[in-house]
Amino acid sequence: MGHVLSIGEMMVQMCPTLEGPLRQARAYERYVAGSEGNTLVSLELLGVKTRFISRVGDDELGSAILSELRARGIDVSWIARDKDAPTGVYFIQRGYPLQGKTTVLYYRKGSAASRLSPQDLSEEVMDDVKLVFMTGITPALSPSCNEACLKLMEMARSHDRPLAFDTNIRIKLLPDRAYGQKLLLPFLKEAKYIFTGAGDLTYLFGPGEIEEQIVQLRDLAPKADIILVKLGKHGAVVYEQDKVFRHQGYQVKVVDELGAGDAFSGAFIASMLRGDTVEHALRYANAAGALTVTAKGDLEPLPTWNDLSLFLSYYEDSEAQLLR
Ligand code: KDG
Repeated sequence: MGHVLSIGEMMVQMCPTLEGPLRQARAYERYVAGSEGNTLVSLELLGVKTRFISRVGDDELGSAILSELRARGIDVSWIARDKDAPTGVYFIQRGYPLQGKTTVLYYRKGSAASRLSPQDLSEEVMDDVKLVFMTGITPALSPSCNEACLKLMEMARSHDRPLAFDTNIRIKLLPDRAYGQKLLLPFLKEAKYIFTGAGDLTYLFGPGEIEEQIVQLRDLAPKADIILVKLGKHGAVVYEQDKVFRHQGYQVKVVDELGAGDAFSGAFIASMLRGDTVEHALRYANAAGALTVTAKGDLEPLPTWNDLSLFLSYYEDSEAQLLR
């Protein structure tokens, strides 16, 4: 059936049991999370085989990440253990100072994954790969990570495999906007599917109407058949050549926003890979994003097809509408 292949950093996520300022947090729940890995877990739950290229420290936290990903079915044979660098960690702060908002504090500089380089990839990694998924996070981790991502992009091209790219801009990882824009350019040029968000479009092209930003994005991304803009609680919009599909968001109780975009991308890709229409893929993706904010952890609330069907049949007659 073929694998979806990705590259990136999984970290240990420390999530305080209570909302409020992190400086007061005493007790934490420990999760495993990271954008590309989250998307792969979402795909696995939706029946798509996946493979992950990464590095973790040769430490207890690295073991936690490996066993979590292995248990979820991901091919972890391309995850190296690094004796000289630790596994990355981040803390999250929920509901403070802005209610309903989550912020992150990274401890990932010099992490094992930030030492990924082209040497971590060889031709065999493309065996049985049908699609390559990358995000703007990994190239931003370090120059050697960027080189590894560029090499993977070249390999996807030479094997004639489509690239799905999520801009996923993390301002904390980028020295300035000009650097960020330059970093993403080669991936936008090559991608067949682009996932982005309103904030990322503004980062790339400055403030303005989404339609105008999409025109600018299309100029940079000649191969992009599908551009999907995630709008958080407002749903999403997909641009497929001259067609535009919109879907409103589902109103759910937000516990932890992190990982919603990754769930969204995973469900969209899984749906497209099984031959659904763009409209259906958008509907599933929206549902997956909504479900993921209803519980803590990035991986824990990711849905199966069955969860998505139940969720959609509940919402279908009430507020979900496909607007064309
Ligand atoms: O999408 C959720 C991720 O942002 C989170 O798990 C942490 O991967 C992460 C990152 O780089 O911010």
